[in-house]
Amino acid sequence: MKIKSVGIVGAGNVGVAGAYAIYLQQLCSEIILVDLDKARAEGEALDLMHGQGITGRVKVKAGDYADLTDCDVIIVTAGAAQKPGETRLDLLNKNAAIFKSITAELDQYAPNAIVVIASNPVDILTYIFQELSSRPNSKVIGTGTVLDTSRLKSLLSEHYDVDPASIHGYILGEHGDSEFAAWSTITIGGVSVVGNEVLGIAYNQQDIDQLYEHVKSAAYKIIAAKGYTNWAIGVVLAKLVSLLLSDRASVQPISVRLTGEYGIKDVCISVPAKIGIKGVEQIVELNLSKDELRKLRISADVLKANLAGIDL
Ligand code: 6V0
Repeated sequence: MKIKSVGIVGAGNVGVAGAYAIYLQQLCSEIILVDLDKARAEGEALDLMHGQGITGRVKVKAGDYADLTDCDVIIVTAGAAQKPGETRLDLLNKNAAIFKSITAELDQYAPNAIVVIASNPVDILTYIFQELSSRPNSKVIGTGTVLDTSRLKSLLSEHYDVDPASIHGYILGEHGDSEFAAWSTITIGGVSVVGNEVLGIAYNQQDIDQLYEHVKSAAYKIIAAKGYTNWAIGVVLAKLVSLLLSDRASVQPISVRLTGEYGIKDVCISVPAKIGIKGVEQIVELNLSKDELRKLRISADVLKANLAGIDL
């Protein structure tokens, strides 16, 4: 039987946090780290390997693109990181150039793998990867607003003192400044958060607005404090890998190419989609409120305007 293998291109803060979460959860038999800085990738791989006596057997090694041939899933985190005060879209031109070479290498050595893009601006880089790659768009996924949605669930969980697993709903749109909480979808124990008392806590619009503002400013705040974000995106990457390897048909708010859904096409943006071993299997069309639909379309326009300036 073929062993499950995950490649990670970019063994920086995010790549290593992803590797660590995948390793701890034993989601595959082998993790291969590829980085321009091979010495760093080798150091990180060795460091992780030495925990096997505790965690169990998961090989971790540094390699070249040619070593990714047998990977089922490849995560791409390579690129310049967001600097304090820099927006995700500022990163665009730096990372678009890096992506041209990465796409060519992955198409040559691992044309059948599912590719999960984490580098920012994630929606635009997912689109660029799809444009340049010969693999079907369904096999190129951006992490999108899975992280933002997890941040929202974490804060709602604190506010309502409830397990985040009992909270459902999504942040949608760009993973960035034009994203929005689709409150019509957000429920706790089946009760809609907006307008209702939930678990004995009265609805207060101001509290909810403030909570969402914390989600929106989370990345900026963390970057100002420690220079980068990595642990939460690391567990997001492990979650997506587990879903793509185990075919649980889970619905997640990932960045996918729309082809007319929500009246939007030719852009990658976060909406809920069903994913499995074939990649994206189905896009869910939510019954959004008029205002939410308007926000989704505005977000798509923001991304399209940024895409228009790129020379592929
Ligand atoms: P980092 O620590 O600088 O790591 C990036 C790594 O990429 C470095 O080790 C580089 O050597 C390597 N690299 C650069 N070019 C190449 C190349 N052509 N081939 C192979 N390796 C290369 O950055 P960090 O890990 O902090 O961030 C990585 C990316 O993730 C950035 O674009 C962030 O903005 C993005 N994030 C995305 C998130 C999301 O929700 N999608 C969340 C956090 C960060």
